[in-house]
Amino acid sequence: MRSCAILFLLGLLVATPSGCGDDVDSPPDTTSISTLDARADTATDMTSSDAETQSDGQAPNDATACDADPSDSSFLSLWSADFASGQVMDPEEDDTGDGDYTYPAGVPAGSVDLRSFSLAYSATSQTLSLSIGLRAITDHTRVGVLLLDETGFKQGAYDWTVGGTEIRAPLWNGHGVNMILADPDSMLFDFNATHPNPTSERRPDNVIYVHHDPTQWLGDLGASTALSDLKRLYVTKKNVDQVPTLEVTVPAADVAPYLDTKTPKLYVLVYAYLVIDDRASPRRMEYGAYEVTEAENANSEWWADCDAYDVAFVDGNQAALLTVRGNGTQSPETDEAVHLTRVGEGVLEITTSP
Ligand SMILES: [Ca+2]
Ligand SMILES: [Ca+2]
Ligand SMILES: [Ca+2]
Repeated sequence: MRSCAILFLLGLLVATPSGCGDDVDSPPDTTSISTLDARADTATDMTSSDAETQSDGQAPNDATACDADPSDSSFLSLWSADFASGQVMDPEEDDTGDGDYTYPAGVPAGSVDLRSFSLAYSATSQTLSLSIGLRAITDHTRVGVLLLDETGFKQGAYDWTVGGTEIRAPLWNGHGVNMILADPDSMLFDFNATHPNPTSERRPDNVIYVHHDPTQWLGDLGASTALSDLKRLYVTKKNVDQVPTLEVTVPAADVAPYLDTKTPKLYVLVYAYLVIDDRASPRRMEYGAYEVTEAENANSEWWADCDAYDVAFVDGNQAALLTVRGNGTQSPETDEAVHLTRVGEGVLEITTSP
């Protein structure tokens, strides 16, 4: 069966017509075969929706993918050697945002309490394996993972992360990818991508976002804005040493077009936030994340308050890092926002070269 699958996929590769998205998405060598084969082995029947989102009023386009030169073979170069983060632990019960966040009613304890993280790249299988442990993984659990290349990290400028949490990261457009991970069996899987919330951008789960502004995710033919065109991440939920864990294996060929794999460092951000089903008050799910209000955050009440309850890779005082001292009179684009731009302050640095 396996050799038949490989022959079939070889046939597909030969028969694939040329085009921007194809060139971007399909490496030119045997990488494609192993990647596609792995994908075929792990694929499960996932649902997708057919609505479409436009976050900024611009016409849908594949400009990001097409503007890059797919004829440049270095464009699709993958990391050449194995690397790994090791197991990085996160404190238990620090899922309190700026120190006093509480969960909205009905959300089980620990739903966004990060416990562990690991990332490993295999040059043999050309895949990135991610594993994220939490105190609990429930319908409400969402984890954002941002991978940045060294250039993006060193630019120092900041950009929004996907997920409506008001976290600012180093500018990742063209230098990184952002993933939103969820239990695919969650009753709220894709909730905010499919429910008719006119006030909110829609954010599909278990997808690689390849561009932030305008929002684009990885579709079958490259960067896309159509919810009918989602290349799914096949996330699984497991218990690892009694810790509920989300695991996903990402083909390197899926992310390599969107970040530089030649720089010797990879930078990672991980943040956890909630989704709830509150169709009577859709504004509480703005931009794909539960909007923390005064009921859950007595310290202040401003939309710019961070909506991530827990972040990883904080060596110091997480509550201080996540505190926003805004008074609503200044733009959070300036200095009144949570910035995760420094190693040890919400950012993990991984060495990717031997
Ligand atoms: Ca934690
Ligand atoms: Ca907020
Ligand atoms: Ca933490």
